[in-house]
Amino acid sequence: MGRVPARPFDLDLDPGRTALIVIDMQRDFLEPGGFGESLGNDVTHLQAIVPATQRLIAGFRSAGLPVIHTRECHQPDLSDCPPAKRLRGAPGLRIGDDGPMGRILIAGEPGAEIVPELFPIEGEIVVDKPGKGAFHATDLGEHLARLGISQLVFAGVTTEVCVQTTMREANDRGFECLIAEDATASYFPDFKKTAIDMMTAQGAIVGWAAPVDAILEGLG
Ligand code: TIU
Repeated sequence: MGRVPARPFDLDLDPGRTALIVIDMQRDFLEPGGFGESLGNDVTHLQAIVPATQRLIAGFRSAGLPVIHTRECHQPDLSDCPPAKRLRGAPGLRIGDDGPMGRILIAGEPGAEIVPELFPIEGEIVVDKPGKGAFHATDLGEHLARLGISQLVFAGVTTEVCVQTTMREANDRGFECLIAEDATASYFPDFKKTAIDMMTAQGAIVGWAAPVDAILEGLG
């Protein structure tokens, strides 16, 4: 058991029951020409967390702990993309449209891939998810049950959309959730801060927050 100095109070992590979930670090969110930019966002905020996320992944790998990656993407026939999601707003490109990295947010297209710096290694679980939350319409829960996991460390993008949604899903399923605050980002820095404040308020109502180095020291 390792103690992590966290907000709003220290969290004891049991390495034998802990996994890292890296949410949606895909080219479509981090690189120009993808889904994120088509929504009008500045993608540089997301690129900035790649080195810290690399460090966190490397720490879990060298400790022999599970690293699980997620990708927000849809089937080529869009059968798992509700029209209410595809037709929302007035983006430059909609899900399924042709873009510079292939069809936007479609499984198997270059844009839906995880950025090369954070690419999964042999044996790591990759969960493709049609929603913002990683438990909805996926087998993530079954993977975690099989691995005997009850504590989750979160990294990835975006803090207030897919990371927060997944942390809330996990919290309701009984997992203790810790977000790595320098390995998560939003297109809106204020939203990142507020999302983490909201989740850690009221005695860690959704979960805890700590920097990557504190998490790795706690696990070490
Ligand atoms: N992965 C994820 O957060 N998907 C989004 O669509 N996020 C936005 O902030 N748009």
